[in-house]
Amino acid sequence: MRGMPVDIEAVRRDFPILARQVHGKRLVYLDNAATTQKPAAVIEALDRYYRNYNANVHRSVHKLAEEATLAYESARQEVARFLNAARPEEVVFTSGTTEALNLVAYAWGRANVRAGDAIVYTDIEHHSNLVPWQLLAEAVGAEIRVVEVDPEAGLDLDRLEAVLDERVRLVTLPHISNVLGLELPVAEVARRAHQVGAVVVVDAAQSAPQQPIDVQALGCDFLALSGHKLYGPTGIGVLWGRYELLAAMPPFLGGGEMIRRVGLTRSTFADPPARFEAGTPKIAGAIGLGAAVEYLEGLGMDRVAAHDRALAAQAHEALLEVPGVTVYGPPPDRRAGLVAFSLDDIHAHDLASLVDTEGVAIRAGHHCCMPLHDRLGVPATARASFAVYNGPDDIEALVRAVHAARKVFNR
Ligand code: C6P
Repeated sequence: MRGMPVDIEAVRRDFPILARQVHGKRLVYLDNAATTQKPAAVIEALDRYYRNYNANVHRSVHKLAEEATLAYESARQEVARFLNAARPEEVVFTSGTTEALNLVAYAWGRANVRAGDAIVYTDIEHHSNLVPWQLLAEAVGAEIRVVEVDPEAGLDLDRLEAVLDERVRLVTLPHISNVLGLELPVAEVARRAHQVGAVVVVDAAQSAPQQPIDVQALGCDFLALSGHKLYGPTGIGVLWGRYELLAAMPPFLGGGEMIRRVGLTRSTFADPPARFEAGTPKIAGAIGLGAAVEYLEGLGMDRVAAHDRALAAQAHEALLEVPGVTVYGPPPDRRAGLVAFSLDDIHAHDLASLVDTEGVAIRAGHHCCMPLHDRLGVPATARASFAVYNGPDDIEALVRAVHAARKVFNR
């Protein structure tokens, strides 16, 4: 597989799961937007922690606790570097993108959004970047303003301008849509939102695994991501926030280690990030995420981006040649690393089940984006999403499997 930005054969050897078969066929894993597979470096980092230095962090003074704390805080530094954060204290470990977004909606939102204020988001959001804001708006009596995004052309900044005024306290958007494979112009949005004094929250669940993220260049205020989509473990994610904003926010969850001083009727709170990491944190998860980030940096995020995009473009073009296929989202040359599609009136779940019998794992459904599917006029789509271990042979397998599915349905 020459000519690809990433050495696919070498990378595949790093992922033990790729050695297994599914229904007697080579595993072709194209459900990476749901969760990625894990390199041995991540699995071994978890194994090392549990075998050699499993202990709670920031509490005890014994050797194991010291080693665990050091590894946990080193992971925070790795992630801060990965995102080009100004300082490691801007990285809060959460359970994932969903918790990170809820943290902002709850802690920042309830302290800063009042009745009559407005919250702006797009109509292509994942439910985890819709529901927390709806709950916030309902709790405080805020207005929700929705910016329509053209599935092919993208976000028209004039449409954004049309809803921005001094009542807008917050603008949030996905960096890359998990259905359309469309990238939104975060830096431009942030510039315009800041002109009216709004803070900008970025859902980077899909972009962080696919391209370099520089929070300072993006100019946003908060950014959320999930470790399990970034070749790391489940149960770990990140909320990055500008330090001044985090420092001014009340806590999200209350409990151990997020405090400065606890009295029987009142407490004061630790500085960020501890303020937002109540209770025993996700120690193994953070260490695993640190290893994942190191692995990706070894490959080079520019190369990862070029690789995923090249595959998605190839898949888009190849699927369009299958009679009856509709592909959703931007054209191949502007597409990030995933392709959602449908085949005639065949339900996406039936299509995905048939494709699975050929060893090809894709996702089907509304992908937690019901409003977007309403907009597309389909209840569900099938979606192939790409990662560093995928190659053109995987696209050939997908297209063969879709052709085979057509035959089953007599198309
Ligand atoms: N999308 C998908 O198959 P969590 O579940 O917290 O790790 O991530 C939530 C999330 C938020 N935003 C976007 C853009 C996402 O794509 C996701 C997760 C998965 O598309 C599971 S629904």
